[in-house]
Amino acid sequence: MELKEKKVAVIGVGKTGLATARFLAGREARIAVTDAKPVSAWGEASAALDNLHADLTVAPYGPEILTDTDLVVPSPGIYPDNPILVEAVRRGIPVLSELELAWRFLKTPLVAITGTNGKTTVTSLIGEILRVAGKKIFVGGNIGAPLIGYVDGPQDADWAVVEVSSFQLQWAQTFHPRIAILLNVTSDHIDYHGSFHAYREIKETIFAHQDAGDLAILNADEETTASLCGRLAVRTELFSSSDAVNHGIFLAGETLLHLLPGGEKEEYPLAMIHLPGRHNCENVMAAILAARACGCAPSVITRAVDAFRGIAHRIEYAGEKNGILFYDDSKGTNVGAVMRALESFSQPVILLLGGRDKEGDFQTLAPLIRKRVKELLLFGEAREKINGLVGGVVKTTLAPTMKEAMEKAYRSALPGDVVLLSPGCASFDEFKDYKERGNRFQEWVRQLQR
Ligand code: UMA
Repeated sequence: MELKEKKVAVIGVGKTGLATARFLAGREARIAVTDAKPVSAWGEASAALDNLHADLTVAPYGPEILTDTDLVVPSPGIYPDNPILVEAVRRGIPVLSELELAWRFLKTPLVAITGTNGKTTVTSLIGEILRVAGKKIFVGGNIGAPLIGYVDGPQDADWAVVEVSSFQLQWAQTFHPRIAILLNVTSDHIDYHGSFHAYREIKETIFAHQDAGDLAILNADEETTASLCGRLAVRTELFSSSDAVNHGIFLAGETLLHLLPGGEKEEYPLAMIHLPGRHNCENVMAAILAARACGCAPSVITRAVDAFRGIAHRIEYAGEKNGILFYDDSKGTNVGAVMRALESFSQPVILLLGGRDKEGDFQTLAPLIRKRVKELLLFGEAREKINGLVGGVVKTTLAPTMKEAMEKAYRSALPGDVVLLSPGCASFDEFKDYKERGNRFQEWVRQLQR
């Protein structure tokens, strides 16, 4: 793909837009950048763009940017119905996600992980296993560092391990990972994709260009993902925490049993997993399949899993006060994640739910709330809406902010209870992002401890 002197419109000047502009500058493209925020609010992005010393202009935020344009690269957070993108499609101007653009220049074999929940854990764990195996790796994508940044460098890793979101797959026409994982698909980002059906279809495109030499890893316990097995033109391996599978790995008592294509068996002790919940057992199984396909030995995998303590803000232990345990699952921004978090505890849970709604189907939580939750604390913008859907299933209390919700939770908790922040919503009504929300929660827990 030749980019020299092509005019490329970069929409959004966050992490993705900046990394894309940097890459394009190195290829001597003519760059036009724009953002919904006024330039005065671009902060460090303005200086970073100036420092590129590229043929770069700042364009108005609207279809005017498309004049003369050869290619549009939207940031993941730009909705597909954004007027600039709608107009680009109407005019037949190619629109590529940063992931697709990076893929077209990538020289390193790629492991790509998607799914509604668990993808950050699985991406980190695969990275960890490969690192322990002595391989040079790039770990990035939706987890933090855009793939285009790696492609812009010497590309000297043995493997690129990339977390892929549905937003990044939205404009990815030829994306082709050597190993692709679909962990699960439950309701999320309906506001962006328009329907659950559209969201699921986009997730499944991760396999669309794989061929005979590749590997697809699928969740046998989820009907929609497992049903892909017979439909893909690629070797598939399954993971299951409930039943035996013919090709892949499953939970058998205190062991994870991997049946290899040749009929051989490999066993991993369940005790090597230190992350809570059945879903984490599934995450580990998916990572094992990928790591084996990357050539890591079972002994190395066991060692790396044993040393892995999970990722921040994902059912992370946040502290204890008067026998009450606090867990930070700020990264649980959809209903499926809340379910997984609730299923991880046998103690009575006081659940903090709320933030900015993404049209989550909270009513599906009702049976689990009845079973596991002692009290619901609803906060933030979405509190009234969630209250209308599941309020009253158990004792329910509303609070305008997360801090107030947390204080109320602490006041009504008894020794042995778990106070769980698993908000099932985006954080942007009160916080910069889920990390800030989780950090604040942990800070308040520490203040209680004094
Ligand atoms: N912007 C517009 N118009 C819009 C929306 C945003 O101009 O309609 C501008 C904003 O003003 C801002 C910029 O675009 O200046 C931000 O772009 P972005 O929201 O795409 O964010 P990036 O900083 O590029 O970060 C993105 C991912 N963000 C999203 O998908 C929303 C990050 O995932 C990812 O880590 C990063 O690329 C590197 O790949 C975050 C995320 O929330 C963690 N992901 C979602 C999730 O996990 O659920 C998918």
